Amino acid sequence: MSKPTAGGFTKTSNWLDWYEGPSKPRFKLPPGSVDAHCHVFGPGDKFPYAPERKYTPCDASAEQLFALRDYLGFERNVIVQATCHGADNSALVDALKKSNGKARGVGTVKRSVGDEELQSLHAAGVRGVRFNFVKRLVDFTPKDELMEIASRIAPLGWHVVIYFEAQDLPELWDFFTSLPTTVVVDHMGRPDVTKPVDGPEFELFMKFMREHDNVWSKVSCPERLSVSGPAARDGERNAYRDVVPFARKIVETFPDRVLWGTDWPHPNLKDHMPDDGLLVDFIPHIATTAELQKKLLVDNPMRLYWSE
Ligand code: 0GY
Repeated sequence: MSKPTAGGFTKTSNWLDWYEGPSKPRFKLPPGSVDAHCHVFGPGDKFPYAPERKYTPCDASAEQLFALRDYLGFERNVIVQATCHGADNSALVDALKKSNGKARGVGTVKRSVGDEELQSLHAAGVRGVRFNFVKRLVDFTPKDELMEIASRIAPLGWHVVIYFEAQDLPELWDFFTSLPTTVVVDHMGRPDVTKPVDGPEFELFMKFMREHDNVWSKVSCPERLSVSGPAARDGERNAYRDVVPFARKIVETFPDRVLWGTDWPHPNLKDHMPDDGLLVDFIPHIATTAELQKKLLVDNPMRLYWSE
């Protein structure tokens, strides 16, 4: 059944709603695991979608996110401000407050943000800001404005999350490498997984991480990057297998600088909505030992988001 968008909003046409009734993962998450990339949407009657948004989703509330967290076996969430809420972080802050300390946040702020607002976001649990370079999601923000924001949030101990597509990394390189904070890349910089894992495009991303030890990567979103898709093979729950070599290479090369998240409620997917249980079962294919799994799911996110 189609999910609602409250508050008189109309969903973007052909919007895919998040998946009701995901399967139980076979992979048992280590105790204290963190879903380090997920969102809340609205509900639109309480937290209206931003006028400048590029899509209107179905609602996806904090309560629904926390129910998924418990069902899959996570203990905590890092909730990332979605572009459909622009720079109004109220839905995010509300979710953080409802989480009883079990969620931290990544917000979106403008150059005009006041010190008091930054302090109140920090008190609510925000620990980073997101700079988005994906053109279908946001209008361009000048780099000097972003750099000014980065220098404002750095003293708070926050980091910058960047979202971009692989072909744009060369042009963005100088800006990214001059950021004064820890830098967390969403979804491995969106590699084209039909290209070789040791080819020049992905090698540039590896170099970005290798030469800059302040750069971390979320090894998330196989469902967005995969061409082979969700079909299980050989009776195994090994969906999205074309993404495995890319994510595994990052996890094995930089085990202390990787994070993982479901990306629930999966904005803007076009061909299928993933079963979140199947996504959790992707993890042991990319982090193949208990030690790597604990770093990815517990130690790294705890160090970045809950150290104070
Ligand atoms: C993601 C990916 C997407 C959307 C957003 O904030 C957003 O709207 O992040 C996307 O459309 O690729 O990480 O959720």
